[in-house]
Amino acid sequence: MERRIVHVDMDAFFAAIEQRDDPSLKGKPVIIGADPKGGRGRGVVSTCSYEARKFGVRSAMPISEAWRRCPQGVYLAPDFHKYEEASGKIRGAFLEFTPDIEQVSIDEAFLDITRSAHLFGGPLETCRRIKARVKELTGLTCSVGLAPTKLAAKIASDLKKPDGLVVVEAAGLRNFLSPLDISKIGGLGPKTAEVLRARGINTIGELAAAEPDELRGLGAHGLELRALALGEDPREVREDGETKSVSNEITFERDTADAAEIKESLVALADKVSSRLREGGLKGRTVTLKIRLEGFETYTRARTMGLSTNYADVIAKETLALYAAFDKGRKKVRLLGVKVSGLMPADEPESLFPGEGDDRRERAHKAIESIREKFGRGSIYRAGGKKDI
Ligand code: TTP
Ligand code: MG
Repeated sequence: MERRIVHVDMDAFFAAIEQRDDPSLKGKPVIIGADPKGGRGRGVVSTCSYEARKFGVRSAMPISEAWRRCPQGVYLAPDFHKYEEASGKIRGAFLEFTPDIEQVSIDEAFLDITRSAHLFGGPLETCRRIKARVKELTGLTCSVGLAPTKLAAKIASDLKKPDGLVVVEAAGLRNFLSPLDISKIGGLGPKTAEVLRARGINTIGELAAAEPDELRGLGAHGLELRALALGEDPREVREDGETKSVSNEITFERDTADAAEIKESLVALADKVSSRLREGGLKGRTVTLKIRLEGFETYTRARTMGLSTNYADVIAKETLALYAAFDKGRKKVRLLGVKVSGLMPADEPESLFPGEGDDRRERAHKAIESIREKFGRGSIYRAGGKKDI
């Protein structure tokens, strides 16, 4: 049976939520991210409304550059609590159409509707209804791609943003992919793209037609990419929990080499990630440290633990160990981030024997959480992490 895979991606997600909740922001360039501080701010843009994109503002751009391009914009700090709530509602909408959902990020998911589409009037009608239901439950628009593979569905959802719906039939799959730039293939990084372009391969069609010899140096990866270009993408929609990772990062006011400030920030970041995991009823096995040095050079270092955790002290210990093993030379640090991935429900047992001290940890975390609930997050800090993040 022809597979029917849907990719849904919310439009300007954080910004659209802010515009929904404050109608005076509708039609305006809204930029969500770090405080711009009149152009001297040092963080980055999370996202921005389509009105702001006309000024060239983009996700991940330094906020100072956004300010230069669009000083008249409305700049807002992100409110993750609100965004996570909307994300939950969207998932609720999807569940009305299929249980086969793979949440890729807070605002993006794959749905396999192969077996359920007939219940809703066929694949195209199902997509229309998904869009309508998302709108009804959240007041937000999304863009949808319907295709026989994940790769094509993802590309399709991006083509007619915002509020788009693009359908790719199996018979038209090769023709759909062929003219597109190779960078549209998720997982094909800038380095691989550079190698391919140097060999005159710029479109997915050219990649599909490449001789294996032209893909040398790319190893098995090269042949996999060529298979994708040929429309061969057997990847399934894998139901794997609602969130893939939880992360937080900070950009320092000034680049810093101050060991105490760095340590304090890492502990505070670990604490924040721990809180968000626990709020979401999650724990995870892999801790990733992100370090951006002066000049924007960015590195990540990760470690996977034997057992999952959501405890702040455990995440902090792993993070500090990763930082200690990182050689930043004489450079100063611009940004630090902590991420926990490899998530599972917090109450899922992994071992018959709880980790040493886990009872005590659980009690300590609960005590801190109840104090924070009553008196606010800043009312209590973890030792070594006295910092507001
Ligand atoms: P995206 O889906 O990449 O962006 P978007 O939904 O804002 O806009 P589009 O219409 O192009 O899909 O990301 C979803 C949310 O994730 C986004 O609203 C904010 C957040 N985000 C960041 O915080 N930092 C980033 O660098 C990116 C790309 C996204
Ligand atoms: Mg989006």
